[in-house]
Amino acid sequence: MRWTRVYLSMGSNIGNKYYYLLGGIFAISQLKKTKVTAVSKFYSTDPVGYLDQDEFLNCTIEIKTQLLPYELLRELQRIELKLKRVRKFRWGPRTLDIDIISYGNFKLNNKDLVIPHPRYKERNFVLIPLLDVIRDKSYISSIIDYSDKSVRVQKKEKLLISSCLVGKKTSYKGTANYNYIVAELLKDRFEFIETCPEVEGGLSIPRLPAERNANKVINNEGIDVTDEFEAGAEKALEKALKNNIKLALLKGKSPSCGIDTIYDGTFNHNIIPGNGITADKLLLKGIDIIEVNKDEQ
Ligand code: PH2
Ligand code: MG
Ligand code: MG
Repeated sequence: MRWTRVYLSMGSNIGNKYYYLLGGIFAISQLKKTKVTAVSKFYSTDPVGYLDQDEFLNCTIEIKTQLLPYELLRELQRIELKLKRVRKFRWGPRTLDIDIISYGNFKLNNKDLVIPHPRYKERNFVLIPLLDVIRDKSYISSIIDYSDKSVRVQKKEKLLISSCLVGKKTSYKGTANYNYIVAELLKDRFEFIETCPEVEGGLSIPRLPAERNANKVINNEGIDVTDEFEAGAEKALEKALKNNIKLALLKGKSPSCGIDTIYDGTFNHNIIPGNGITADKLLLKGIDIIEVNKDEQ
């Protein structure tokens, strides 16, 4: 199967808009036979169509996929639903909208799917971000209305990031948990505030594996390291509040950083519902968290 280059437009205008757009991007990166290869800058845009609604946050991404157009459409709709898209009426407010702008050179004109997107050439909130990521810029730049002030590039938003994800060797094994989207595609789009709560709490690199067990954290030699985990979580929280952080990208399953699922405390690779110690503290302050994992080799 060949890989097809696809451009997607994403938009959100309810709640934590960065959470929905980045949550969508990481969910897309986890689809089978699909890779995210470029992410545009982020733009605040005046609503087009139905005007009495909040500003949108828009971006465009490039992916390479082996999914067929309808397979991709179905997966994108599933991701929209998972991220609680509320769609009351056409062109009205939504938490996350993901539209297929183009799919290679493929053309399709069906009732439920038109490729390329039928209105993208009239929409500067699609064209301007598209110019950040598209390979051949000449056609798109020739049709952009540069006098339009309704699409404004955002100043770089601060994100709290697990430092292992950007390649720092802070994991308990003394290795990194390098993630390409974080370390390469988002690095220039955001201001990263890095943290490794376990190291900041005074633990060494490397260190013994530890797992959360109710409100304690115990390492695999039975030593209670709750105090260090609590101290590290306080430091991470302090950093987040000082920087007015709204969104964190944190390493999944970690006893500090895990969100929604963690290991069960038996060191048998059992996953249970729950959050890490730092994640819990951030959530209590209303900071949203997206789980990010190491790239598979
Ligand atoms: N999406 C719409 C309708 N109007 N306006 C802006 N600025 N950004 C959007 O993403 C958008 C819109 C329908 O999907
Ligand atoms: Mg749309
Ligand atoms: Mg749509």
